[in-house]
Parts: sequence; structure tokens; C-alpha cells
Amino acid sequence: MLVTSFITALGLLTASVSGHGAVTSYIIGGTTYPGYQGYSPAQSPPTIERQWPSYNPIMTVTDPLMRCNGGTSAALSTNIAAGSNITAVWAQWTHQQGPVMVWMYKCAGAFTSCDGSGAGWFKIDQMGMTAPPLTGTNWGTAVVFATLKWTSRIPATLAPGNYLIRHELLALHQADTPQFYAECAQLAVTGSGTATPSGSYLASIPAYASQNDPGIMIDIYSSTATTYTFPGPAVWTG
Ligand SMILES: *[C@@H]1O[C@H](CO)[C@@H](O)[C@H](O)[C@H]1NC(C)=O
Ligand SMILES: [Cu+2]
Repeated sequence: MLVTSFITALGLLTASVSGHGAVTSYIIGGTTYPGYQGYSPAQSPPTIERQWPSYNPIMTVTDPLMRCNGGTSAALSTNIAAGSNITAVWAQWTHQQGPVMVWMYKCAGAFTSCDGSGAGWFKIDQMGMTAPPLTGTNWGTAVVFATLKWTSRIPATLAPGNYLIRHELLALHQADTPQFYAECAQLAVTGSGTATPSGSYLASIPAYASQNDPGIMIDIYSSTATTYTFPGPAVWTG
């Protein structure tokens, strides 16, 4: 019993370190901004990325860790012009079934008081399954698997201000056992845009959808679906 528990614990620990993943840096306009390195090394210089505790998956869409993998602050932020691109970089990633969803949240003021609460999150980008089968590799997370990167454009008309950007990988390789991975960075968007999303484009995180949403609770091995429907709101393009 003790031995079994120990082996199970060891197995989980090994999986934590060798599998899974988290955003570990960002590239904007050819400049790399180091992100937080949560697991190893445990220490990290000041970054634009909110600190996160581990590479481990979040198993329920209602978990408070969903917001920014638990990260509540970062020492730095960086400017980014509306209409330009940001690339998130993962040090490692191992799953190929499931969507990538990129979200933003407009802070009311300073980053230090920006907690991401309320229905202020909107999607700027996402990629689900571009062609069946569900068990194949025509998925957003398969792009991250192959490149360890994901590039999105900040909507050109987005009003300037302080924003959180949140990169979410939803791994669906285990039947009816969704795994969420999400980290956030702090961006000061510049430009002369005046647009901000409203209404149906906005959601709260955690709980932007139900755990039983068909895009979350899915058995890709027994389902015969030939398309994938994302959980959460539609992408806002500005
Ligand atoms: C910016 O990102 C978009 C979305 O990924 C991509 O289509 C476009 O090629 C990128 N542009 C540049 C200059 O990298
Ligand atoms: Cu994993």
C-alpha cells in the first residue's frame, strides 16, 4: 500500500516534469521577453508574465487557477502596438489534440490592481480542429507541439490601455478528462484605436463555460464528430 502510493506519487511527479507545459517567454517585434520559469529553476528574474506554480494541468473550468494558472502579478509589462503580433513560447509541450485559445482582459487601471475578475475576458484568436478525425493532429495544440510557439495579432482597432493576455491550451487526449493550461502576461497596448468588445464576446474566467460543454467534456476516441465547437465566446477581431 505504502509502496503503491509511493510509486503512484513518483509517477505523477515524473509526469509533471516531463509532460504538460506552460508559457515560458514571449516574442514581440523581434524582441524576446523572458517569462516566468515556475518549475525549474524555481526562481526567475522580473518578467512580464504572471507567476505560475507548476506545469500541471487544471482539471476543471471552474478552478480559480484557470485565470492565469494562479498568477496574480508580474513586476514588468511591455508596450505592444495594436495590430502587431505577439508570440508565446512554451519550453515544452506534449499533447496534440485540443484547441488553443488566446484571451485578453482590459485592466481598469494599474496592473497591480488588475485581478482579471468579472466578465471582462474576450478571445482574440483560437484554433480548434481544422480537419477530422478528433484523434488526429489537425489541432491548435498540435501546432504548439510542433513549433512550441503560438502567434496572434492584437486587434488593430483595440483601444489602448493595460491588458492581460492569456494563452490557453485545452488538451483533450484523455477521454472525458479535459486538461487546461493557461498563463498570462501584462501588455500595455498602444495606438489610436477606440474599440472594445462587449456583450456576447465577454466572459468570466474561471467558468467561461460549463464543465459539461461539448467542447470540454469529450471522448475523442468514441465520438464520431467531424467538427469541433469551441467552448466560450466567439473571437473578437476588432
Ligand atoms: C501575425 O500573426 C498572424 C496570426 O497568426 C499571422 O497570420 C501573420 O502572418 C503574422 N504576421 C507577421 C508579420 O508575423
Ligand atoms: Cu500534459
